[in-house]
Amino acid sequence: MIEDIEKYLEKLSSDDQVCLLHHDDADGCTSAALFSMLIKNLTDTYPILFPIRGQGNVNRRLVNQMKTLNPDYVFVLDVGVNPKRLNIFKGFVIDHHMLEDMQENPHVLFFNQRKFEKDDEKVVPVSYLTYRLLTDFFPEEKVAWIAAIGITEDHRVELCSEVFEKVKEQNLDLFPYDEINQQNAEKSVFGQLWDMIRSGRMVKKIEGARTAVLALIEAKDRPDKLINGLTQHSFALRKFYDKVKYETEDSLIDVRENAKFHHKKKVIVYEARKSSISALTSFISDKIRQQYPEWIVCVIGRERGKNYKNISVRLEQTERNEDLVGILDKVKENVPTVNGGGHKSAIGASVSPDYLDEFFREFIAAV
Ligand SMILES: [Mn+2]
Repeated sequence: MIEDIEKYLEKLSSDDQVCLLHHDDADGCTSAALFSMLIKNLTDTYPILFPIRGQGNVNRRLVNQMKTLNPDYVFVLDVGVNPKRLNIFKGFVIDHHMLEDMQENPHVLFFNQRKFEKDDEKVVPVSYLTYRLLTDFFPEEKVAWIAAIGITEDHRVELCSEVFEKVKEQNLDLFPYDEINQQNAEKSVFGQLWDMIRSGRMVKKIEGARTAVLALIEAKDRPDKLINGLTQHSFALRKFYDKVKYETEDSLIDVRENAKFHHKKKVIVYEARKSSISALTSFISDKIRQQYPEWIVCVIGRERGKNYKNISVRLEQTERNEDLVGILDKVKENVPTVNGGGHKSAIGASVSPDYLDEFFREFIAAV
């Protein structure tokens, strides 16, 4: 697959204009930064960035906006956009999420490892793929640290350990552990960098995600400058991060006082407080998991209207061996209006408020 993508990219020539759509999470933002460097090296110009929350954002307005730019290529990273929607352009989509029914066409190709890899745990993040593309073309780029952020977010540290080996070679102080595993990555500065990159979208949505990508590009040879906010965009990002950190610390105090601790099954249920920060629910659930690694953590969100409640569930894989997807499937069988899915150790669910109590009764029973 990587060879096919590279063959495609060899067609690019200097002065080609590129629009780059990418997911606004940390895997998507790090992918966009690495791919931007590749496009800059190949065409002499950086692509125009369009961070998006999901494929639903690729609507007529966005397509028209790109049309007026008249790009030579449109590329999509880390979002399963149907190529049909972009077929007035030339380009490709690289994704790693569960496959939906995609209509590939001669204008827009669709790359996803899941077409041939059925084992979820062997599917690599897009940040790993874009890292491979960039360093295959330009081995002199010392950017393993950027890929390592997306890989940490995606829980694929062991699978992509070669990237962390490179980090040790290139910036030893960033990863001071002998053993390369998910837990050490989160404990290292990559846990902090992950939070910094995702704080962009949490505080300033699309603009914040773009700020994160630009900060990564600016600091590509100096990760210390990004961490300390010493470049134009990382200065802004650092402020978003401080805001998120402040709210998180408040919430963690609130957890101790107001969360329900179900001691027998070791399940924490916490109703998040109101916040101006978006996607705080999933962020807080990650933080509670880190503080209570032996517990299964459920956070009920406040950010979406009254029609349904969002619930983020997390567990620490090294401490608990339950499969959250299996547990959620059981809950779905017994409680109406439940939706959602995810990974073994992280799921998002939604349920109508009328069934919230029943949801947790069934959930705890299934644990
Ligand atoms: Mn991703």
